[in-house]
Amino acid sequence: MKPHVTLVNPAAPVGAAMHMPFALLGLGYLAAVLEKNNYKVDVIDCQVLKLSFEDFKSEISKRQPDIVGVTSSTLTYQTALKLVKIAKEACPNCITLAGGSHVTFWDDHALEECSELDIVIRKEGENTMLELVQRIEAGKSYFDVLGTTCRREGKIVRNQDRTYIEDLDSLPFPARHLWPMEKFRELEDILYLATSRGCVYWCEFCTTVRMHGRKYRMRSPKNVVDELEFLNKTYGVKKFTFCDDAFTVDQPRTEALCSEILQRGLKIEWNCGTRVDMLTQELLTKMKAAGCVSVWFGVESGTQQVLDAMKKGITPELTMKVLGWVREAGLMPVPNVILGFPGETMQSAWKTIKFVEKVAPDAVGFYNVATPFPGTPMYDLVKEKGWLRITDFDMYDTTKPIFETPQLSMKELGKLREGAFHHYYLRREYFFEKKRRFKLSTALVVGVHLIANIKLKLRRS
Ligand code: B12
Ligand code: SF4
Repeated sequence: MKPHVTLVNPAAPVGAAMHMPFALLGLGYLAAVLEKNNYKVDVIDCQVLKLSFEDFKSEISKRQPDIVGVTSSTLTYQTALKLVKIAKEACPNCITLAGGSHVTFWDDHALEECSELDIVIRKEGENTMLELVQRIEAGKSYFDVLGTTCRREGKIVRNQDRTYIEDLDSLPFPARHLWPMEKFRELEDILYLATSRGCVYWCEFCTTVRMHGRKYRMRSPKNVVDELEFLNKTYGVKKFTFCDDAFTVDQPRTEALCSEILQRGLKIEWNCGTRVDMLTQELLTKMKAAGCVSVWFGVESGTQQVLDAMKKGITPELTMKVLGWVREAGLMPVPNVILGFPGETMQSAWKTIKFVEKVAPDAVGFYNVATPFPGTPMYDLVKEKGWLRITDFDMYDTTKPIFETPQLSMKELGKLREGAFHHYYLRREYFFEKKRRFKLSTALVVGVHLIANIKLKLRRS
């Protein structure tokens, strides 16, 4: 009989800073590939359904799947393990799998920490999962499937990596129909899609490139716009986010994608993220014409010293120039910043905060604190130097300090991040900006930040 597979997205830990939930593309692709091969698949998304552990237990008991696959980031890892235990309790004969950006680099630990977990699928999951399910269906041994880590005769065995999927167009669109899409739309009327995998850079803090490879694999413009059109027709949605890490690595492809949107007359709005060294003014103009409204960038730091330590491969001067082009093109630049990377000092962090306000005066920066995710050189460095202070992964939401260096304590870093937000709202330029001045809402925002900033300064003294 064909096995029944249930895929699970754990909820984020209580109190963690989180983005709005949406139908996860990773699980969506896995489900679509299994469905294409005629397997029965369903999804339990504990995040959007706000399921407690008890709720999950009753949900999984009702379904009685043969295989349960749980995804997780570092933030949701511990919750994921609890769900694996519950699934095994509720369906003792099921085979449990875990995949995603945390267990890929924590595979042996995950199997040691959770005896109810049978197999870890590392890196890109579609072909590995399919082969595993096919072997289970055929009653064959599945302990040597490429891309997995499992237990064999009491030992943890890491099988070799699987090669990446070269032709991304061969993948079906993510199986969003397995999610309660109306629930997401109540929260925000926007859909997410990914047009590429991997990256050509190798930044010290980044998990993605180590997950999806140091090579840029892309879908064709036709295939991407087919998905946009499908989503527009099926869900009536007009706003989209491309969650590629670097949307414009291949500029001719981005241009062709914009031409395809224009040619088909799709009236949509979208945003994307990329690197400052991968854009031209011409491309930005084309992107604007095709419906782009904002572009987020990994600005990361305003100092060359920290950018070099990160191996980011950009300069503050280039960031300044390109974000200027973005604004000239009528698009909104959204800066992502990492405060507290090893080597950061109070001075360099404040230089960054002021730099960000200069290059993107209309957008409050996404101030993340440097978070050492397993699998990255930053994690290895922080461990090796003995700087790691927080090992509870429930805290790894990129807003909470996790380690300290001789140059910057965790307390200082926490206050820096808080101070960065106050600084943004307490600027003259914010208060007196044409569309904001003399408005009660502006006065309220400024008032709240003023009080919070005074409190912060009192705590500091
Ligand atoms: C979109 C996105 C989000 C979305 C959705 C999150 C999600 N879990 O998909 C939102 C905005 C909610 C989000 C939030 C966060 N994110 Co985010 N996000 C991304 C981003 C840009 C794309 C994810 C994606 O769709 N990829 C495309 C799909 C196809 O790949 P995939 O998700 O890796 O899935 C494949 C494999 O991992 C595997 N797989 C995954 N799950 C499973 C499960 C099973 C059973 C199996 C067999 C296989 C398998 O197979 C999938 C198909 O090939 C990635 C970077 C990236 N490019 O991956 C960061 C990334 C996943 N996010 C990251 C971070 C840090 C966060 C936050 C902590 C930040 C925050 N505070 O908001 C939170 C944590 C969210 C959470 N609940 O886990 C880090 C994770 C690092 C880590 N070790 O945890 C990443 C890798 C970015 C980075 N540069 O390092 N994020
Ligand atoms: S450019 Fe972005 S996706 Fe590429 S390695 Fe650096 S942080 Fe990761």
